[in-house]
Amino acid sequence: MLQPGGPDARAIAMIWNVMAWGSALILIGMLALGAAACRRTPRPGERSRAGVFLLGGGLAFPGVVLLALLIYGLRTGDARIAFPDEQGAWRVDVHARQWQWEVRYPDAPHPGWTTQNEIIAPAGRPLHISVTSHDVIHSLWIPQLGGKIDAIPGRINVIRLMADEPGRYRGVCAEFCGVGHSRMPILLHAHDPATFAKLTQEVGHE
Ligand SMILES: [Cu+2]
Repeated sequence: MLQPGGPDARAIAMIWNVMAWGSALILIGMLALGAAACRRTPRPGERSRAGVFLLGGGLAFPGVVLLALLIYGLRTGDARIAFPDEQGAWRVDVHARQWQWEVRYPDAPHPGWTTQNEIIAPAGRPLHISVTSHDVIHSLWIPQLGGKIDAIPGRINVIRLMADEPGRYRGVCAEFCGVGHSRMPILLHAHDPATFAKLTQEVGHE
């Protein structure tokens, strides 16, 4: 998750970084204020500034921070929505069942091409992944490439992912789906354009 390999995962990692480091800064500030308050001895007749701290620190500051985070989070979430008609996307149909993943490729020259527990993909091209299930609810999660998407019987959920570089990206089923749940890994194998073209052609001639 924290070593993103594509745009979707980068957006998620960025949110994580902003929230983790931002809250760390706020925590340090609060601890410093608390320490200063403990060490300080009020002078006789000094006016209390509790109102400033209550209104400023208790309402205005968290209000501004939470609103900014909300807007930032919503904008990033919108950017992650998939667009099915986008040109150049490689379509992948993922069928989950207890306890394996079956992957089909509607854009492949040979439409019957299927792989088990492995997604063959081109690197640097958007992947339009449609996910469904044939029994219980599963969830497809390839942490280095993006967020999770549920595989629900009778429904098709879509996620748009992309691997920037060729490589092997490990994924799991992220929704408890029975006794075989922990043995339900999936691998996304991203190939450079030349290897990918060769691979899909070879499959087409089988
Ligand atoms: Cu599962």
